[in-house]
Amino acid sequence: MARALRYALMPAIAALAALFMIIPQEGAEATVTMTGDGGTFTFEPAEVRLDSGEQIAFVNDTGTTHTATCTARGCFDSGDVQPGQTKFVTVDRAGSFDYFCRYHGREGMSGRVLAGSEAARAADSQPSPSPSPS
Ligand SMILES: [Cu+2]
Repeated sequence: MARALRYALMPAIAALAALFMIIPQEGAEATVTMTGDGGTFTFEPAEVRLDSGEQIAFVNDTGTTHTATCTARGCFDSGDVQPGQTKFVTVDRAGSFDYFCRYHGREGMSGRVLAGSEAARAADSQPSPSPSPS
């Protein structure tokens, strides 16, 4: 009986988990999803803009461990983000920061953070990117 109940609840639990994947993570100004099971791993979106001192949540939506590791000295490093896990990093200064996954960076798993004045400059110089058809 208990087992039957557990199986009955599974779709509900899965739906709930999926919901938490797409809503912004509490306390974070930006959410970046690590995605791409079965293809090329990517950070989604590949570029985020925020103020310095704000947090980014990295959500691992794959079955593989990833990192979000900034290439600049003294910049952020999420460390290992296990499948299904979320890790938060704080971008504590203004600038343009490229980051990559330690395990899949060579395959193109990389992203960029524009923080503070850099984000403002980017917003001024170009229209915000429209969603590309997939
Ligand atoms: Cu990776």
